[in-house]
Amino acid sequence: MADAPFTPLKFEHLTEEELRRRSLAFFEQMVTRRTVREYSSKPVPREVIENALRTAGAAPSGANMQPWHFVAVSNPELKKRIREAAEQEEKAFYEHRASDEWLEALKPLGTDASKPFLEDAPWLIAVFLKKFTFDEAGKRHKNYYTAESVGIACGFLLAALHQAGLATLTHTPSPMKFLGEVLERPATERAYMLIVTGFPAEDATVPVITKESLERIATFKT
Ligand code: IYR
Repeated sequence: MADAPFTPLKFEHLTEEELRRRSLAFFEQMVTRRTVREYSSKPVPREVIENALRTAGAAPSGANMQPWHFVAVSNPELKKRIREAAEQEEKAFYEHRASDEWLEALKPLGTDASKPFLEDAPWLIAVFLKKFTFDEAGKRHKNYYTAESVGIACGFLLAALHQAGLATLTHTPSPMKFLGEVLERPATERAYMLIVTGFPAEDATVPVITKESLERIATFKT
């Protein structure tokens, strides 16, 4: 017997036609998402970011430990410090850390060590992974499947920001240790990803890339 209380599931049963319509409508909206690297400084209301973060916090996680913490940064001084630190890491990455094979794979994206979006975009959301959680009594609990859980939460967050009408970019400067230092996070947390969001610059462009067809990414055994 489970010792946690249970409650009846609230579940809306839709018609097959509704399932088809909604699954297609969601796909059609999500497939328009592009990673944007040029941002306008037009502000985005904090409430929009808060709602997107609530969506991220609704993600499933190992043993419901919710092993994430989000730091939403609009403070220009902090954004500047994050940009400077990230560009320093990226310079090392592009100049000697990355393998030739990796640099070759990045060529179609046209990325380099310059990261003006870290200051131009109105919001940076730093995502931290919590190896441990502390309860009200200060007792330390181990978290499970942390990378999977935080990855799912980031997926929820990107989908929420996109459907709200914002552009996004997942930025993963490597190493990302400076984020915990600049944002004063505890040592039990590890910087996982930096999500940039806002409106695209007027003249923003994106690389011409395609997504694989369903036939290539999925196999059905029926
Ligand atoms: N972090 C670097 C390099 C980079 C790596 C991958 I994998 C990308 O998909 C894009 C960029 C940068 O942000 O430039």
